[in-house]
Amino acid sequence: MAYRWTNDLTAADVTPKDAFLNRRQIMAGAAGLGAIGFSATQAAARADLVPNSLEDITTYNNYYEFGTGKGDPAKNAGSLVTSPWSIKVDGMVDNPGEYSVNDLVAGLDIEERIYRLRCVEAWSMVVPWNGVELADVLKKAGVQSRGKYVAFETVVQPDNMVGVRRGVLDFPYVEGLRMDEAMHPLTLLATGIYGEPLAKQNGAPIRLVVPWKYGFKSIKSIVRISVTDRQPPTTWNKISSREFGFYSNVNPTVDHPRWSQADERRIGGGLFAGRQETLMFNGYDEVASLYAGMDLKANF
Ligand SMILES: Nc1nc2c(c(=O)[nH]1)N[C@H]1C(S)=C(S)[C@@H](COP(=O)(O)O)O[C@H]1N2
Ligand SMILES: [Mo]
Repeated sequence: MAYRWTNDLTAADVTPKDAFLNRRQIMAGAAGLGAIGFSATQAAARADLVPNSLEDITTYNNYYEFGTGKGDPAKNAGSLVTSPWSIKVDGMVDNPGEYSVNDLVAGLDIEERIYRLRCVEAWSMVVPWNGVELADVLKKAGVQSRGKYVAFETVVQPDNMVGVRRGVLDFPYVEGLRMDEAMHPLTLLATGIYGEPLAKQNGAPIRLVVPWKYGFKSIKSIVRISVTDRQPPTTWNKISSREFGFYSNVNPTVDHPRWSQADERRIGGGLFAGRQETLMFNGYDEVASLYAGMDLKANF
């Protein structure tokens, strides 16, 4: 793994548009099959994953560094400087260093993953991400056996971030995962959406995506990834630990103190607009085994 860091991040490097277009054709084929064989439930499960438009995904955002309104990031994030960019990988790893985005993902498959995104505020979208498995990046970094958690940090550019200047939160924004969550194949480091580099308001040039957890765990514009033996502090948990747990798995049976989490408002128009049922683990049941024996109501 290279230790130098470069600023030569290009769309061609991190977002395989061809693979994306290919995948769309395969999906179109599958939809065709649905007409002749699949049950209504299977069809609905698939249709539920119809991505939101790029317009929805890039204009309705949470990125408090650029303001607290949903339209603020689209309006204000243009000033974020994403090139050059370096990500510090440190803590309990064999290969610490400062890496460019390209170096971080070098040799890894950039995949397309269409995931539900469920915000703790009870709205949701479906986003077609491009990215690499965090596990593969951590394996390249060489996680040592005493490393039990992974901590993440967002860039702070006060001159370019109106929300930072106003001090709307305690910045840098920080997040964390337990090692088995970080190593889960669903956990992504995203570099693109719809086959294009991430828009700044979505967390360019690289952000975390943990689809079974509330959206605030999916930290944007990452500049530091640290492996540690202690549960790291996380931004919303520091603000209110009774409202925002460290785990924050999507759970329709655990209400937020001020609102229900039983259902959600799907952003955007079309067939799936409006309220829909919230699913345990946001529908990603395969993660349930990570929490075997844990009280999911106490460890929300
Ligand atoms: N650095 C940083 N990361 C962040 C946030 C933020 O305010 N700052 N908001 C979080 C929240 S609450 C959500 S719901 C998602 C929204 O991601 P999106 O705007 O790409 O849909 O980003 C998360 N990551
Ligand atoms: Mo959120």
